[in-house]
Amino acid sequence: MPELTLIYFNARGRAELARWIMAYGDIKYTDDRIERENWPARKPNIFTGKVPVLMVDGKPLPESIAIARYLARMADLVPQDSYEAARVDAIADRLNSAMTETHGILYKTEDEKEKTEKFDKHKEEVIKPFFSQLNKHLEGRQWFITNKTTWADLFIGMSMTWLRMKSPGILDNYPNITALVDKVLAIPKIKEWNDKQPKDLPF
Ligand SMILES: N[C@@H](CCC(=O)N[C@@H](CS)C(=O)NCC(=O)O)C(=O)O
Repeated sequence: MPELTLIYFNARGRAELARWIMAYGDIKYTDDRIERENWPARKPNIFTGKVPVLMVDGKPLPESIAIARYLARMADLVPQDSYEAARVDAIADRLNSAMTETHGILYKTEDEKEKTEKFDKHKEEVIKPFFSQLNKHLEGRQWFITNKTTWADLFIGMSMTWLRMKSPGILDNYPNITALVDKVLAIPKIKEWNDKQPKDLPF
């Protein structure tokens, strides 16, 4: 097992999926959490100037999704079948792009009226079609890929937990997504990880 250090801010953000995967797989690592005031001094020494970065035996791995996929292999959260593994990649890409857009609207729009308008439009045009399809896909399935937990489930659980905090009721019409999220949150290792996080830790 390589020596791993996950570098990110003292927040959940784009590092939290990696942390959930490592909690699930009992993967040992150093959780290097940078306080905001120390970021200007650290940034020039970070590979891409962006975090998260996973240091693997001293070598940098950037990009949250690449990091998640790499760790998911170690945690046995990637399907053996290539098509199923690619389906997991596809949902991760779609979720990442929808959540990045959501994040941009909620955190980078200053004017409250404009934020509400943009978010309503985003819900109509991006969230609703996406969630309807995902909800339908999950019908009769135990997990995103039928009967085996994969990192797609953890990503869905983690993103939707954040989204539900920001927009309570957003999953009201999607019972299969809600059931999956609740199931992920009840996985003992994930529950244990979440229970020990400070209540005021930014998402
Ligand atoms: N595509 C990258 C985005 C990385 C990114 O934008 N990281 C932000 C934090 S979420 C960052 O490093 N911000 C500080 C900066 O740009 O100085 C990923 O998914 O890892």
